[in-house]
Amino acid sequence: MIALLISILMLTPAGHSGISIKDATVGVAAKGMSSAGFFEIVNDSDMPDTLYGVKASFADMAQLHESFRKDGMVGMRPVKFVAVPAKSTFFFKHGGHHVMLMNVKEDLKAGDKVKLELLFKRAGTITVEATVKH
Ligand SMILES: [Cu+2]
Repeated sequence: MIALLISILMLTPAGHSGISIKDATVGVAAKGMSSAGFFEIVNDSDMPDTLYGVKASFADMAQLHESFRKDGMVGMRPVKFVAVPAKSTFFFKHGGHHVMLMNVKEDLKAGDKVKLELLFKRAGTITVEATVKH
């Protein structure tokens, strides 16, 4: 009975929020350069959630960014949050939303693994292991 209770308690945090992160990647970059992170946010729950921040210990600064086009120009800018509706998937992808990683502290080489912490209003902090890719 006690063992069952403990296993339920241990299982709760992962399955409860309904938020999972898939295919997390970070671009190759030399020390001191910037990089970008991409992933899919899958919300399997009946409630919306909001991604409002990101942390990356391997970079001086990490921000949520979006890309935009205006008058034939392509740019990017920080966003304060990203809403993820119930039962939906939100894509961070090239040419769209991304995690901007300024001034990486070490060389990021293809195949390396780095950790991103994603801060959600409901789900809390979700740490994902991202694979460095070209
Ligand atoms: Cu950016």
